[in-house]
Amino acid sequence: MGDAISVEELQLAARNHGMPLEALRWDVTPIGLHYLLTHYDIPDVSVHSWRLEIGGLVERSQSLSLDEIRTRPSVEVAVTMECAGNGRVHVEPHVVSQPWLLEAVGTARWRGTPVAGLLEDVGIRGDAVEVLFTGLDRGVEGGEEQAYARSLPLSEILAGDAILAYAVNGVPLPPQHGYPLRLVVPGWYGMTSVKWLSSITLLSEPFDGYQMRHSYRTRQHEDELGEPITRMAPRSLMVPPGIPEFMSRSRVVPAGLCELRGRAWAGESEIAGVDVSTDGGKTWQEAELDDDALGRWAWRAWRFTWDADPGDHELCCRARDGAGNVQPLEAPWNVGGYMNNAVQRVAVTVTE
Ligand SMILES: Nc1nc2c(c(=O)[nH]1)N[C@H]1C(S)=C(S)[C@@H](COP(=O)(O)O)O[C@H]1N2
Ligand SMILES: [Mo]
Repeated sequence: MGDAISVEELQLAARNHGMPLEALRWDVTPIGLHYLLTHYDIPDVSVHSWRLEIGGLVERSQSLSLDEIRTRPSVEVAVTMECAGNGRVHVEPHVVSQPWLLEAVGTARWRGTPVAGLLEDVGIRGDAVEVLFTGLDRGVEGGEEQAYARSLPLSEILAGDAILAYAVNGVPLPPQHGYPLRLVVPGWYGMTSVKWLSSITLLSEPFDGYQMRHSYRTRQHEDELGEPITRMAPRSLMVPPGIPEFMSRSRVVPAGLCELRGRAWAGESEIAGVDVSTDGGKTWQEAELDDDALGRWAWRAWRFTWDADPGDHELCCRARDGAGNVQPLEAPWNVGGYMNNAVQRVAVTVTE
């Protein structure tokens, strides 16, 4: 792990909490345990005056109330969402930003109306290629005052399963998760799913706002453009077995059979398998995958029975997806500390 974190990083960490890894035991994360990432402040929204403005290259601009959006066709989809900065604390050299360990993930049942259908209803002009989603929250980042805003190619929206969500796990969105309406883009890293949505604008070229042009790109040097971050690389996490030691959070497990359980997800292609190592990544054995009861866009549960011998052990798990991507043993480095999907390592002491 990197150097000590600063007070500035602690300020971010105290606002933006992760999902305790024992919460991997739930198929759907209880909403208060879902991770949280907010760049600026949670905005103060009155649902009476709130409107979603749909404009730009559309046939009929719209200004919709929440009730109007709620009367549209709706779907509920279980989505595993992960921050692109998950794993950042484990990259070397240290990157200063929200100091995630491995817990910037959660799975929720989001209910809302498909974005593609809404855009088709308002009429997409022939010269539209990009869809910009703008939030109500404002801040200064990289010296630029801005509203949080991200875009996606129109083709992604039309072919994909993105929704405008007004409910999560059966209740209206809580303030911190984007009340009254947010975008949810299954399979993509969390930065794509704009909260507190205020407008959708169709554009004739890709949007180059701060969160597209500067943030959320993998760069080896501050002054290069780098590659945009899109879909989630495969990752598997296990429920830490046994009980924790208070300060180190290393685990204490009694000798004998120990069932390891975890979850794995990937945004580009489905999970193909999960392997477990009980010797720090030297040797691997295949875990058993549960069925995909939650659907394509949510994590897959897995299990593995470990015959634990007394002594110190390092447990690891790694996911593979159908496109041949496998989690690396070493953390990849880039300027933002993004997309570090190196295998999880859990120190365990097995007692007699
Ligand atoms: N408007 C707005 N949307 C946002 C953000 C934000 O700061 N403002 N953070 C993004 C990032 S980086 C992530 S990882 C996810 C987190 O969603 P959650 O807080 O509901 O878990 O929201 C995304 N959408
Ligand atoms: Mo994020």
